[in-house]
Amino acid sequence: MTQQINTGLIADHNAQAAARVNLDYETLGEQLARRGVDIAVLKADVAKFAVAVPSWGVGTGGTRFARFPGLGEPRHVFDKIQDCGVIQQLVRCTPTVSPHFPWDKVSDYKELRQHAEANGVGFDAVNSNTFSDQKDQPLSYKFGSLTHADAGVRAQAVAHNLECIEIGKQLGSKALTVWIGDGANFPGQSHFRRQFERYLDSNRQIYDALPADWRMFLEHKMFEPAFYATVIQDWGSSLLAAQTLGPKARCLVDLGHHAPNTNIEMIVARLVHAQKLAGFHFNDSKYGDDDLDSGSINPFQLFLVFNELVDAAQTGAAEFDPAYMLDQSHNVTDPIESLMTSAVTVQRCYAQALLVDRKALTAYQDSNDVLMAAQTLKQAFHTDVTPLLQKIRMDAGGAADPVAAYRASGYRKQMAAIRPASGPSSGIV
Ligand code: RM4
Ligand code: MN
Ligand code: MN
Repeated sequence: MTQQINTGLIADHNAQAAARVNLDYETLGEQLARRGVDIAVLKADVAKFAVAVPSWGVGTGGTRFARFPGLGEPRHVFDKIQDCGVIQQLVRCTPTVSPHFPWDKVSDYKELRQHAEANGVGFDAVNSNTFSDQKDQPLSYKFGSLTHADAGVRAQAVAHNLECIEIGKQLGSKALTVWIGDGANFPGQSHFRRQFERYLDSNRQIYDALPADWRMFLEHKMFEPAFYATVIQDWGSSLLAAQTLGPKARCLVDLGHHAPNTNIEMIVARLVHAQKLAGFHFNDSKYGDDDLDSGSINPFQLFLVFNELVDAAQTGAAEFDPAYMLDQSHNVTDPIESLMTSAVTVQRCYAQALLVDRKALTAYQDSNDVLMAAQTLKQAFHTDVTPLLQKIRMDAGGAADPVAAYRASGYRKQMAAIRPASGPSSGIV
């Protein structure tokens, strides 16, 4: 296996941190023991947690006004996979990459799969793209794709999704994520009901082509690129579509795709109830689809989402097997640093949610002790599990402090020497 970061460097870095981490871990263990929690049991559970990295997240993003490229940006999917390998090497909780097509299209998928294996990562859900036109594409998605008024455009969009399934099979994926930009910018532009019927009709064709052990993740988004109405604008439309299509179709929750202040954790609870929760695109936002680093704005919300997830797992909710993925855009940070930090933040929220005293919480809820119910959640949220996460990483060969080890390695500088600068451009992801 190719280890991009020198393993000796990681070992030295960890050796320097070991005494401090061990002491902090012991102290945390004592604290948790007083609360009836066995830190070793917690550690084994958290060590199993994994979140996928988006292939499109390792390049520098931008806004619709400008994009300011970073140094040593990946030139193609092979470079992207290499960067994802670096992330996994240092954090050890990102063993898979979610690819996006046609952005990540290659001529030889066997080679791509081998390259990923060599870099210590596998593949998660494949994403289709019918929200932008590609070079040499016969028909345009300017006025929609899967829901376009023209049957020919719809057929082209369906065919692209079928191709994504075929590629996914070769990469070892088990799910197709469908997010479309279809919608309207003006009242009257499109017929709401007919458009939704066309969505179902197109997706039926994609659904029917899914292998038996595959899932279809339907991703909703309130706005953008359509600013008046989006076809799958919220979890209501998404659930309706998933229920109409069948058991393999589920609803994917991208945290940034809601209006500010939306109670996302409650949406999660409803989707768990309906046995339709596909999984997540984690990120954070202040206004709308800002695609900021997970937990950078509202870590409590992320914790509350995990509170629902842990509760669902512990109560044995049916059909509960969510896929965890990051979906972020890094405009002003090194994408590798942001993705490492974000993965650890998501892992942290999972660990904190495991610390909720659920017996006490249920008792407080049932006796209407509102203050103590709220405090029970806060006690878990306020617990600093940093030494636990450090220990898990170090045991697995990752770094005590992934960003510090990454910076010390000089990886970005090395890449800047190999990968040519892309120059300023407009356009986002
Ligand atoms: C969308 C959505 C999709 C992602 C694209 C790049 O807003 O979040 O999941 O594939 O962005
Ligand atoms: Mn997304
Ligand atoms: Mn998005």
